[in-house]
Amino acid sequence: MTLTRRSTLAVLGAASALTAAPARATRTKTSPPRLWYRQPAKEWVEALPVGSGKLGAMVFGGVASERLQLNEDTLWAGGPYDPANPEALSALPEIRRLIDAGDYAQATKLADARFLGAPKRQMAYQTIGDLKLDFPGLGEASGDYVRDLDIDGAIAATTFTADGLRYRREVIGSHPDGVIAVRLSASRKGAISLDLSFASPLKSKPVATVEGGALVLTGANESREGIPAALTFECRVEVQAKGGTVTGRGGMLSIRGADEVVLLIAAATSYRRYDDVSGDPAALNKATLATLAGKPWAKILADHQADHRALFRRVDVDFGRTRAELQPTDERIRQSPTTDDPSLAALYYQYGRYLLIACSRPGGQPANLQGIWNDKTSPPWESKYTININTEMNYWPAEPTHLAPCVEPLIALVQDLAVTGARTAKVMYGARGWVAHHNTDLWRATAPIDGAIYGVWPTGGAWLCKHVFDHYDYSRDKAYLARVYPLMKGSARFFLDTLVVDPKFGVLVTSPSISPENDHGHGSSLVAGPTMDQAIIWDLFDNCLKAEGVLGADPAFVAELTATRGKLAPYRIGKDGQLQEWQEDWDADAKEPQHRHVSHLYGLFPSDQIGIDTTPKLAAAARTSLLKRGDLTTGWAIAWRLNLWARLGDGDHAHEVLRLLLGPERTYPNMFDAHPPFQIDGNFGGTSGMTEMILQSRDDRIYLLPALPSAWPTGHITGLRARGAVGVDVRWAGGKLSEAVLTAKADGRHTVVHGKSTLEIEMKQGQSVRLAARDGVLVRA
Ligand code: FUC
Repeated sequence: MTLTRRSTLAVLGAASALTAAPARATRTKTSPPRLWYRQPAKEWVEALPVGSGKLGAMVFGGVASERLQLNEDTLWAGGPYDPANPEALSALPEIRRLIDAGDYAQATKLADARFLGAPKRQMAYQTIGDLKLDFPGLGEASGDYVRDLDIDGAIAATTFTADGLRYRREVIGSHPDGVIAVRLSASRKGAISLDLSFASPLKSKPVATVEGGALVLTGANESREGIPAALTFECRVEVQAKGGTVTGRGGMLSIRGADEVVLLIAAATSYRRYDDVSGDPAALNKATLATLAGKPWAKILADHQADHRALFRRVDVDFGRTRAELQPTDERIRQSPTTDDPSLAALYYQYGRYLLIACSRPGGQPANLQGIWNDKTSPPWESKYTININTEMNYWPAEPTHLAPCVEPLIALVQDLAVTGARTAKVMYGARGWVAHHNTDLWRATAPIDGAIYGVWPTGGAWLCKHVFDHYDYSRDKAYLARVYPLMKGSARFFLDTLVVDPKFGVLVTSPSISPENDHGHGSSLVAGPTMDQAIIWDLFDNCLKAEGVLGADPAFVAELTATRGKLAPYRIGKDGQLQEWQEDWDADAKEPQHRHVSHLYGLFPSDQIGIDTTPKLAAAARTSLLKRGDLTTGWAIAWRLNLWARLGDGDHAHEVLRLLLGPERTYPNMFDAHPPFQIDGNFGGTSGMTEMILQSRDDRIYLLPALPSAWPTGHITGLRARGAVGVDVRWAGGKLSEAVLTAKADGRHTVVHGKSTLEIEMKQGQSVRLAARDGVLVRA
């Protein structure tokens, strides 16, 4: 949805044909890609997010008083800690014995007592608080109030008329300059007056002071679960005012009669690494701001937009247009269950990409449950990294939608986990390699937490390793693979040491484990060899074997992997024709038949072990399971179903699922996904699912329009990526493929599939091939 001059004109043409509203109003209010509103945000989930990767701000757009809720991605509770529980190792044989004996309840009791980490919960991501901008004397806005978030320009703006003057306030999160920057302007000189102050909910009571032309908030994080607070932080706001006066008093800066004001907001903590909190936040902020001395707003904005667009504009999306898009964004969401609004889906698609660019950049932390945006000191699920689905889902769209640089923080996280998880593997399992369970946090905790029925799941780290490998698979960068392969190898080693023989089935399984959070109806969720674990381990082993093939092999390791792989439990189809979630045919016994997690379907998506064409029987079983689970569930779980229905090749069903995701029950007015509460995974899973409807890259093949819904007869997505380092543009019209352009970023052979037609192509690096469909048959155009 990048607005080229041509498409802008096309939008205007379409819009003016659709509405009686004046063309100018149409131009400012309806041109995608933007979120826009006629009133300020009252609730946090109405405010608009900007981010620099490390810093986040939620912009409320108030007239007399503006609130910028601020985040820095390393401000978490607690400090370095090691939760590995030494009691676990001696309890492990008995837990396994109880599981083998079918006494799951007793096994759970024992695991709760002796197999959880200490503490039993992890640390929470915390807000800095709010920067408050109070505008004395400014009355209410007149009727022309608009606030918007232009996701192509990555800028939030509030514009209105008050007391006869036109005001414009702009907020950006600049990755190149490392700041949140704000510009306040008005139609008359000398009209900008405001008081700047901080408000923070942190119990550590941060203190605001004035240092020259800067307002500085200094404080500490909070302790939690007995882990002492170890971080200090600083947020420093530098004021650049043209004209007028700037005076400071107590914890407030007052600006009076300025022509224009720019605020540069830097923030940092003393966090350097999960085991090092010796950073100097004040020095970091001063250095950040010193590099911006004398840099005008126009240049800060231009650098920021060039940086953002270099990623954002790689992909262009159009699913069609209707008059519904003329409405403000909150109205569109409200009306979406009963309205045909394909460009709302396209906006959601690109918003997912916008959010990932804004919250996950090299050098920063990966996107947590809320990306980077959180107004609480104790947010839901601590807003941490839940790696039994949520963190992975955050990164599903990254490689296919051409945002590979955004994956770097996730890989860095795995690098840390391979160290902390080695301790957990050794202490709790007596194993080599490394393990991470269902959650981790800033301090890279890897032990089981919360309770055995949630936390005793040893495959979190292994699932993350799929992303480590995928980063190679989409780029074919061998030097990168050589760097990260030890992470995958370490994860595989853990399973080589800990898989056990299931006495009933004679296969190798994980034990103890769970099928994430699903009670199998036999006394617990604790079990041996849940289907998901087997599937994740297959992928891990297969990706290790592929890496060995590329990098030159360690024959002993290859032999061990190959032998062990052959003994893993196979997929099983149960009595109702479903894909079994467990070794036993227990799906009908499960306590919650419509459970949100669909862990056993991992093989269908995100993995490619199951495909409608490659393994039709398993795919049919997965379909049966999915139908039983139903579609209406939490936000992220709807998003997972969207991806799965796309993989099942059912575009119309996928579109119905997407409608659930985009409706007001699961999408807040600011388009944040509602679990509820807000959880950003659904946003990213939504972008991924729509991609899967248009392009699938699985099983060494490129599928064009595998699940195109009838609701999107004409459209395109350009700039996508497929495995094997291939760029893909797809265009369709009248429900049929009109053109696909494949561009090779590396030499290779590719199998392209469209419907029943298959075409083999060979490309050299840099070469493009144009394909079309004639009577449904793929041909070179
Ligand atoms: C998993 C899910 C919940 C929630 C939490 C953060 O435990 O089962 O629904 O998303 O992660």
